[in-house]
Amino acid sequence: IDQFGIQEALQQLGLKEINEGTSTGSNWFSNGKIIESYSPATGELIGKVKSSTKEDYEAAMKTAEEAFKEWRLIPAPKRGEIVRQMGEALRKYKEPLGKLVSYEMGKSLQEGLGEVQEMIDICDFAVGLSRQLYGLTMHSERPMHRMYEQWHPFGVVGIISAFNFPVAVWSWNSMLAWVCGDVCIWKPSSKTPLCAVACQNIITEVLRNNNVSEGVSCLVVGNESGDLINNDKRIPLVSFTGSTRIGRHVSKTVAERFGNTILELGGNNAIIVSEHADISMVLVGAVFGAVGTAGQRCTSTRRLIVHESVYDKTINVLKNAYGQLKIGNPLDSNNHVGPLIDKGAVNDYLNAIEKAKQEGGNIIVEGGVLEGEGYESGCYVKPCIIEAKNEFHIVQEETFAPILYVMKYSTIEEAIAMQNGVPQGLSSSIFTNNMREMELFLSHAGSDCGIANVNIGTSGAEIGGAFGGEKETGGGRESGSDAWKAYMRRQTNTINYGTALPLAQGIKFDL
Ligand code: UN1
Repeated sequence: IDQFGIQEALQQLGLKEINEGTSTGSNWFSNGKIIESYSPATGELIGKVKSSTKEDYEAAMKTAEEAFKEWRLIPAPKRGEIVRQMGEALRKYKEPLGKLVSYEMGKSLQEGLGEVQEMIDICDFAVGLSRQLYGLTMHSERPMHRMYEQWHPFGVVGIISAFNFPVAVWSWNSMLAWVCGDVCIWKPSSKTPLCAVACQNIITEVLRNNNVSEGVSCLVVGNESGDLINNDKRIPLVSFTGSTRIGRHVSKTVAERFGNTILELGGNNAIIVSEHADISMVLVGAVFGAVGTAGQRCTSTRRLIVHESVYDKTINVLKNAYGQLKIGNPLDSNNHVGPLIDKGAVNDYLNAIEKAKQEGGNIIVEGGVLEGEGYESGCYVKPCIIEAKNEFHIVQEETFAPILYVMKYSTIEEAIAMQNGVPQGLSSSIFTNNMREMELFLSHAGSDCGIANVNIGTSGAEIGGAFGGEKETGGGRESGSDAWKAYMRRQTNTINYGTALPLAQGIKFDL
């Protein structure tokens, strides 16, 4: 019985035949150890994927370097046309790919489809960008001279992505990199390798249809490849999404060889609930933020900082909402909350609750691991709410699970200080109808995060804005706005169209 049409989806995505780890023939090099991918939704084995050896990595890099020589010469709008076709292909595969994301990663089908939608959106964005990629012109201090700057592709871009957005984050990087004239080598999370192979199949088909080198998109699997990328001088830019702990290692390793990085690391995102907030709006923002994707987004709401005058009311509303949450198979649209990615994540969740209790936290909605029918994978947990203090060690950390810490404040300045009082700086939000509070929160004396929202939760950013954050979040920006600049090198050009050669700064050098 294939209640949710998984087998059909695997078939459509060309994943049926890889079961013993054989490559699908798209530009994916794998002769190493087998990685088994289990669904956290059901505990079933979905498929086996072979990881890449050092030799496989070298073979992939060879195709990438060769492809770059060809790809950079294709005019940017023509590259954009190929990315447009990738967007079309993703539209065609949205249903099966969204389903696979849900099945392999464990987020709800709605969110799986939403993730593929983000991929489609970034393709559209990149197509428009392919006719822009603007540089500036400036005025030279010398007569009959012209100055301008232009942006050139970097070369091979390494993309190391996380399990929680197994397809979208790669596309934010790769689609921009491709219109910029770069080629990509992708090391996906070893927890979601099938999603990566599915994407690679889709993209390779488009490249083949356009008679473009497949090395434009390379896939390597397994953690060994991650370090090969970080240490590889042939890779001028590494875009890494994952934990702060690993991000610190990536940052050091790549900096050591003067490579560039885009780092998207941990968040510790808070919502401030003001006494001027519309509590019914807070409800959707906070509950989706905290329990959506089972609390496994970088942007998930981890802390709720509530004004003392509306504290009890807010807690009651939340308790009531948590009581109605349906937890179960993410492919079943009746459920709100799916599983955590694996048992390791379940342990982290349990440990965090334990630590919060030891530090004096007060349980408001009890957590726990679910057992019995439908919960055979052992990865389903109950979203919980803990009354805590911002300075608790555990509150200062990012736990990738549906644990929401609530705390009280009395002045808006105090609330902003609490919101900023963590090592991370990704996303933040305030619910208020008071213009002064809102503007203070958005001002230079307000939120120190890369994302600051008003009357919207912390998660669910649109692709049109630059995505990323400050402090231990790593400082990188991806996706919209002018994030493309990180994928290109800037060149300043001065041209003398006169017959004399005056030096800058008025220096005389007569020969
Ligand atoms: C992530 O969790 O790595 O803003 C990315 C959001 C999504 C992306 C999250 N658009 O929640």
